[in-house]
Amino acid sequence: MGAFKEPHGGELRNLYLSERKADIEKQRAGDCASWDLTSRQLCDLDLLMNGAFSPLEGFLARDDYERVCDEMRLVSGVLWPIPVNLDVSEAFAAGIKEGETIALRDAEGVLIATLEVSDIWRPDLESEARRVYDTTDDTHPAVGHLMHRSGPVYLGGRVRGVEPPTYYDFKLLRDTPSELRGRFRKLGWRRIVAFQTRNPLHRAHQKLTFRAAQEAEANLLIHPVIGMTKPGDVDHFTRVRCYEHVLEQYPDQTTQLSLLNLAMRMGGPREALWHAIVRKNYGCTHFIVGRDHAGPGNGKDGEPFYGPYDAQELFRQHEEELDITMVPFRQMVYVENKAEYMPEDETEPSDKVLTLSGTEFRRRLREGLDIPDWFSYPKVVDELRKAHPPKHRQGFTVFFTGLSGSGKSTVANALMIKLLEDGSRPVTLLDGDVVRKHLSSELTFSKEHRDLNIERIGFVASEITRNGGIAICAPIAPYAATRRRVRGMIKPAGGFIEVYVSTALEVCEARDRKGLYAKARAGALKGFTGIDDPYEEPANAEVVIDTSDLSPDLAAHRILITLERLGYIK
Ligand code: PPS
Repeated sequence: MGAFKEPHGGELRNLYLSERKADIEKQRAGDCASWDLTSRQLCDLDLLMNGAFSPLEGFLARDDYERVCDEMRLVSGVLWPIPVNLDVSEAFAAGIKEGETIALRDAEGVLIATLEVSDIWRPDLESEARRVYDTTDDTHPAVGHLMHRSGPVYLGGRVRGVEPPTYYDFKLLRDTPSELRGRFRKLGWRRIVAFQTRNPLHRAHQKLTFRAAQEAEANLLIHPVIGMTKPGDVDHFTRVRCYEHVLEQYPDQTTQLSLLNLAMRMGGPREALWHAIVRKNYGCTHFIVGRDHAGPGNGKDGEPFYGPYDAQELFRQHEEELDITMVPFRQMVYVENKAEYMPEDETEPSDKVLTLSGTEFRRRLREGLDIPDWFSYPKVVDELRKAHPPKHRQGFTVFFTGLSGSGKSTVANALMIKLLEDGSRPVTLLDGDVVRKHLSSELTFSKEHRDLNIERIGFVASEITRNGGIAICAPIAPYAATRRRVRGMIKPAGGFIEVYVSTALEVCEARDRKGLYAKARAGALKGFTGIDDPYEEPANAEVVIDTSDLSPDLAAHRILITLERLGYIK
């Protein structure tokens, strides 16, 4: 158990101007250069302004930045492990000078703060990656950000807060440090254990957090990050609904839930210290540090970036200075013969220990398989099933490609009718001609315009797919690279099934329903696919159909069988 701590943390910074001064600042900002904040920068600014990043009073100046990278300290000597910088483009930096004030605006152009620029410099981003994250492997999310997304110029200086960023979701659960400290004071809580998370909570987490609170004789704060987490994580809307269900499992008056608008870096040990400093600012006295805290997973070499207990080790070295007590996380496992959760190191050799890995849990969700009751709460599983429906309830796109006259539209129509008859989801047909009329009427058949046309189709189809519908697309889509891009757009949203209608050119030309082949041969129509513009045959289509020897009915049937085999229809 940690030593008794001054409750509710040290002195907080509050970078917000008074209402009157904010009005004057708004007038002044009208003449300043304006920077549109990225969503990550908006998270950083939010936590700077509300004091969660105390003692910082703005984006790091150059000498602070260098010392943070090298020694995890500000020039003042205060421990600060993660650089918080404002990165901008060369073009923007070229228009401003040190000493100038700039306006910081959100995506809608609302003035959030001003920055008195004290330093402008071009950091060595690779060196930052090495010094802070101990790697230059860009599969590490923070390193990927530095290498591929960060602006090349950093601006440092004091921030003057004009208006908190607007968020429309979960307003009552978003707290500033002073609000949360006030709540703790009101509740008479003097010892508070914070639990950081970016994942949904299951039974093991509930047991572990409650046990940590009991052992520290403290109350519990579930403090999930909803700013930015690891790419591929469960979306925060789903997670927060899950947290609210899990909250019902704690005894009354013991536990609070609050959401933290932090942009995580997945920086492992350094990030654990950063998380603790933020929690101390929120008034917590204890902080749970688990196995592989804020771990970014494995690098290109297949090895984890940090050791599983590096974060605990680094925390221990700085615990006194951090002035918040670490509660090391012990792995909780379910013991079937005792029908209870207990720390792994307290089990006996004769115990039957049950575990379900994260990978296996996600597989079961994906396949719609049973999730045992000992693992999670039914309401949590329901929320996750809603967000990750099994394949037969996910949206998908059937993307036909083939020459003009190959039979794409006819088979696409037959398929649409059969899917409507099945009735499992709404169906939209984006036929080549229809798209050309309603979405792409101004486009020609140049390579550039064809690509644009296909990308528009891809965008609409990805939205339909994301929302659980079926999109059937039937353009010529002659270029392989463009089709690959469309696949890449749609895959993260649901299924993508490419159907190559391989009917030979001679057959298409012999049909010549629209008389276009004749015109093209006569030279009256330039750049016609298959005649004087290329058609690149797909190499990896899920279905290949030749309508010269297959009726539309049978062709559609073959596609249905593939959809069934892939699990998209039952
Ligand atoms: S693309 O390449 O995917 O953007 O083409 P798409 O939007 O599917 O449009 C193809 C239809 O437009 C008619 N058409 C042409 N096709 C190919 N090349 C040229 N130069 C051309 N000019 C007009 C043609 O009727 C296509 O219809 P389908 O239904 O494929 O026969």
